[in-house]
Amino acid sequence: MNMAEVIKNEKVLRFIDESAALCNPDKIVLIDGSKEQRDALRAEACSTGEIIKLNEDLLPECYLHRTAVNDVARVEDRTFICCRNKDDAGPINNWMDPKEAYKMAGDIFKGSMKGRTMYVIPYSMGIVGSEFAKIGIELTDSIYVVLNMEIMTRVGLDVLEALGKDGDFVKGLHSKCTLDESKRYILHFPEDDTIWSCNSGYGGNVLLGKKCFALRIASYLGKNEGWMAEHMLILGFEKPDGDTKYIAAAFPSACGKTNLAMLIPPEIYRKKGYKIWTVGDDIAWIRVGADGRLWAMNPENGFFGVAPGTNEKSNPNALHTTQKGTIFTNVAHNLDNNTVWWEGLDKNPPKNAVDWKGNPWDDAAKAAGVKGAHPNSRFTAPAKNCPCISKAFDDPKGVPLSAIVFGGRRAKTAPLVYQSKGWDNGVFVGSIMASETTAAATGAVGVVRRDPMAMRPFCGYHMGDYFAHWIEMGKKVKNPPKIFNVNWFRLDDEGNFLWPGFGENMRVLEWIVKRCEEKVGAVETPIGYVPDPKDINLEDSGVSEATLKELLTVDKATWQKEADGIEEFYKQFGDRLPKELSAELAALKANLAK
Ligand code: GTP
Ligand code: SPV
Ligand code: MN
Repeated sequence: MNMAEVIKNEKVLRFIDESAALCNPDKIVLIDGSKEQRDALRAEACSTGEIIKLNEDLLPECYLHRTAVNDVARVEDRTFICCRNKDDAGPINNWMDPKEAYKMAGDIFKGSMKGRTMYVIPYSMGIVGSEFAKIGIELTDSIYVVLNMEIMTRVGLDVLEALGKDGDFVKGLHSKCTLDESKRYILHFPEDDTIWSCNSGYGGNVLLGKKCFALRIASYLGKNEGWMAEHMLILGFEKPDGDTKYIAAAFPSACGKTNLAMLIPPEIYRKKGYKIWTVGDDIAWIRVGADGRLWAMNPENGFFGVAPGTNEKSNPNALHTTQKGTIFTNVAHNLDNNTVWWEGLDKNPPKNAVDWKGNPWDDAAKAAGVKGAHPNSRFTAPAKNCPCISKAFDDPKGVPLSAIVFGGRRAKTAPLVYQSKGWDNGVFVGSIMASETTAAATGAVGVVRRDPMAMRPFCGYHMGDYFAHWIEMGKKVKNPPKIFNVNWFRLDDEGNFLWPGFGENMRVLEWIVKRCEEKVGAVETPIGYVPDPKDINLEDSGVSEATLKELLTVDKATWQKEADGIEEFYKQFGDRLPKELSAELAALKANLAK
């Protein structure tokens, strides 16, 4: 295929030429989104061992991939925002001068695709050609990346059509290079709409449409253009009368977004006709609608979900979603029937198996505590496979939000649920989020850190300016969503979860929706409104009223310490911290002192 005949956009051609001159691939192949090309790439990747074809009867069109052992999660310490002015990256992001970054990474990319093919992936975040969609071109030397991007985004020649002769796009360049950890960089140039990623082959580091574009670059675009890019699931809560309320929720990585988005209500709710519909499980692009509400759409086309813990009980919808056309990364390979397994799938680990590192996973290995799957092993599955996919998934308008929910993993401190006292107070609640770290990023697991709006690793600019943007957005909407905070992870003194979670979270969603409809009262506390215990339906939940009361307690002494921690956290933003948030902190302190 003659590239210049198909690609009419000079800027795309120039981007390909310049990148090819740098990386020096043997071949350049345009990804057209066709089944023929996909099948050929799958076959090629199977022949080299890059992916393994799984049992066609049990898992049709599914594949297994193992990354390098040193390359299993996002690398936050090697992720940089490269804007001209260091201050604009803020105190939380790593920063590099753009000139230096291009030079440093240019040396790494130099000749990196020699002997390899450079694939050109035209993709759309959002429905191709729709008003709120945005286009990216990713250049990569990895077939695994191509196959994943074909699931996670909308890929094909129609994207080039929609881009037109001089449309703008986000330029993404990725090379596995040699997978050298010491030369692994995930670089963002928000002022140039550019992303460079080298020496990784893992998920969020290399599927450049996802965190790099749809969150880091898009959050920067959103600040300048008056919209928001958030690390949020979107779900529809359908009531027995058919009316559906939409909720977006921001939880940090591996803290329950996919699970909540695909929730199956407990029997008592199903009998009455309640349903949950999935619009998105990871990213929401949010804008102001003509009706004065906030509207959210999911720019992705698939799910890159955490495998461990996903099972027939915790998340049957996710499990079902992964039964065809799915790529599994870093899970165990069951050799008895050529399928996959991970911790928490069931209680029967396969006898004859290979672990995520590619080693035999035998009785001795199991006895020694070797895991079959990596804790951050993932499935890449098409959204259309999901049994509870919302009919709004394909609606370019997205959905109007009734509620925004923040939440994290907190063993103590945060109650099961509370409601903020309005927009600015809600922004405060999001800004003070804290959560235990997970295996989704390299580094220690289980350490509590501040993760404002679950965007700490994903905000493409100064976090103080990001808070200010949230405050501004509230001024633009006549009917803003109500803002809540949840915590499914509160522990008792023995270290057990107090709340059963998963499907049972429906009981909390019901309270949230009723609050949005002003159908239920609440109890005021120093941090916001908590439910009157009688207003959380515990029927068949196995949770006692005493436990619920414990889950809803707001301990003043704990929160006074928390307030000191918030003050400390806020200091680093200096005069870029919106005055509304300092006022909210002062109000919290005053409430606690009462
Ligand atoms: P990313 O894809 O990394 O952004 O994460 P996510 O927020 O979509 O995470 P996911 O839903 O996959 O959550 C994964 C982890 O959270 C697993 O360890 C689950 O077992 C756990 N989890 C999810 N929901 C609940 C819950 O309601 N209660 C408890 N205790 N654990 C939960
Ligand atoms: C996350 O870490 O929040 C993810 C997975 O959703 S990744 O795409 O690897 O970032
Ligand atoms: Mn995520």
